[in-house]
Amino acid sequence: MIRKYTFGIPFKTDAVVVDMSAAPLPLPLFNTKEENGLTFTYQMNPNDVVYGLGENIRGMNKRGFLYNSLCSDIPSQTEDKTALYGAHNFLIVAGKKPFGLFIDCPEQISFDVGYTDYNSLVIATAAADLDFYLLEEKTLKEIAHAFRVLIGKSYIPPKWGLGYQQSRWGYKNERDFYEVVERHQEKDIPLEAVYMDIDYMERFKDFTIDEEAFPNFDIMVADFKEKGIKLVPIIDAGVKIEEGYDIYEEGVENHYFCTDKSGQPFTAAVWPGRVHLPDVLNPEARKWFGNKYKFLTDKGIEGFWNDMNEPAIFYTEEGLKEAFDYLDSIHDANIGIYECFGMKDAVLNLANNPKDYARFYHYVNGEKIVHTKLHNLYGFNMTRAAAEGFEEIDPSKRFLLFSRSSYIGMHRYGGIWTGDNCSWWQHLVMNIKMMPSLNMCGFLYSGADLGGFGCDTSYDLLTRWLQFGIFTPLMRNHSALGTRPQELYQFEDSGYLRSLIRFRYSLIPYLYSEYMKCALRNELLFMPLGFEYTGDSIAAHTEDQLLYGSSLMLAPVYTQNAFGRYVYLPEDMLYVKYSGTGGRHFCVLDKGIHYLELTLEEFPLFIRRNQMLLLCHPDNTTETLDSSNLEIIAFADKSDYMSYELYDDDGYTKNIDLQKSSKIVLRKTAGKWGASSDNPHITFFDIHVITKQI
Ligand code: MIG
Repeated sequence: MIRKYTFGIPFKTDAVVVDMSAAPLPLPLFNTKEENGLTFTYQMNPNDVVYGLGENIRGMNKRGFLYNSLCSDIPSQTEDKTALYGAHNFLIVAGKKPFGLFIDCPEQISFDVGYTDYNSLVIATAAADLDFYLLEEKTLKEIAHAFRVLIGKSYIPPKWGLGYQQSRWGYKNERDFYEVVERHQEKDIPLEAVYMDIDYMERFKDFTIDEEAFPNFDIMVADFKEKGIKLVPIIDAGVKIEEGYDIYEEGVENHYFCTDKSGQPFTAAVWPGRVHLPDVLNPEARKWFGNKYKFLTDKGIEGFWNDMNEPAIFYTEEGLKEAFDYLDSIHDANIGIYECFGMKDAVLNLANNPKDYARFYHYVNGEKIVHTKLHNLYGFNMTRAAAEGFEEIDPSKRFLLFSRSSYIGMHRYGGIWTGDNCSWWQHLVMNIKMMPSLNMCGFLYSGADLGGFGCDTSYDLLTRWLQFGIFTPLMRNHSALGTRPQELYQFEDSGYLRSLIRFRYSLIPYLYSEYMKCALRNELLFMPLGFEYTGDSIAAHTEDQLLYGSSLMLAPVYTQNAFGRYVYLPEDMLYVKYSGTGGRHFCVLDKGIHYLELTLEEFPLFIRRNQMLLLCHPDNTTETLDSSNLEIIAFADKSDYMSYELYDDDGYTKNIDLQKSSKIVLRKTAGKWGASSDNPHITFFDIHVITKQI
């Protein structure tokens, strides 16, 4: 049962798609206090596990730390941070009587999940106007499902969005892009898309192309497309202030930019230098900005990533002035050590300064609203602008779209990548633990920068990261300017890495099928063990293993120089050990704890009882992949029959219907297993049904 409790007059965020009337206050379960916003306190039991908060740092169980819902440009995702790029105010408290909660409010919120007092969950909101949704269902799975029904169906990418994608900040001209494609081809590494970071633009101006660096842009797009490879350009939030630049001029003329106190377009500075910020909260401005993507779709572009939309601000005029005033004030003084630190802070605090977010305004339905009140909705609405634009550009087609900043509700319009991680083992761990929380908040199309964005990667880290990344819907290798190049061909030993990407392509029939079922039925693709194996206290506290779709469990290796890892099996499972360039070993493991020996070039996969995994022959792009000729690996546990619902479609139109699923059946007759399907187009090239030897 879902109940909504309304405090004050909340802003309509469009996070929720179900209209429901408010239940009478007081809010049950929580102690509510009103004082500079609202404070909600809940008494937890020592063993309660708290899931949720979507894109955030630390573990799957959020207990013991303080988190902030405040979309932030975080160039260094260290453990002391309290917020990342998204604001995902959804929690599940898994105690005796589990419940979920969602706070729909675009202003900053802090979640003290047993940080100040281990047994107190204290949620403090800056605003006094909000909707508090309380979700009470019997199981964690049902709570997660009910929430997803409440917020509406997740974004569905084109199927090519599941292919392997290569990105790097620093590709700056046609030569660079051709080189990336050619070198993948030379080594026969599958490749679906290459990303264009900010350098493709003319001086970082949105919806422009640097014609000197890209004299034949349209030809390049077409050339790559012929090879089944897409180019995916970045769009930044800030629009450069420059006379004669159409986007700037139209925006000023039509009052489409956020304004300062006096009503003039607000000026901030980001990559292009001085910019104005499109007021994407204003429906007219949003429509205008969204239609600008046509400049690139007309050139054959079919996917985008929206960046810097927290929005990130490097500095403002006011901020600069304050910093210089301070520096001037101590210029000739005989400064002490605190002034010296103050001097440093004055400069460091120029970027993403909270004061600047209070200096600009949005126009929404004739009302002028200060940005801080709507802050967490900016990235959401920039991405919504694009999605609504695509709807006009070509309503029948799926575009690839994901964003850095987000709020719940945006998951209906696009996916997210998890921003600027580093080439650290700890960030591989964070990637693993974050996936289920992202799914709970509707973000199914998501993934981290594989190999790590900042800092220099290493062959072993990239290898282990790819061994996990082959399962994330967004599978993109991305790295920052100046770091060690990490395209797979940069490594002498790229043959093994290639085999991982090829495995990903074999997995696409299963991944696509599971993705679509989860998106359309509001389920989790990545699920914590505790959601399935209720009452199993080890499962409830296992954070480094994930259920993956209906058939699989993942147990990635995430430590350097590991010789293997421990794994906990909540029930008997079929262990598939992938080794080297294609070797496989099957073995049924009993419920319990096991140590798996795994060299760097080995990774484990588990198939659940009476479930099957479907694989196809790999290929170099999704376009050429034959996803109807399949291999089956199944674990038959005391059963002579099992079935799998396989969904597939053309992968690019919106002609999506789960009724089109095929039923795959494995049946044992006269001691022999055979596979069949109600879809005559599906054939099987190999069947392995493994049973437990007793
Ligand atoms: O201030 O466009 O998260 O993926 O490569 C950095 C350059 C701006 C941040 C993004 C990153 C991207 C980078 N951008």
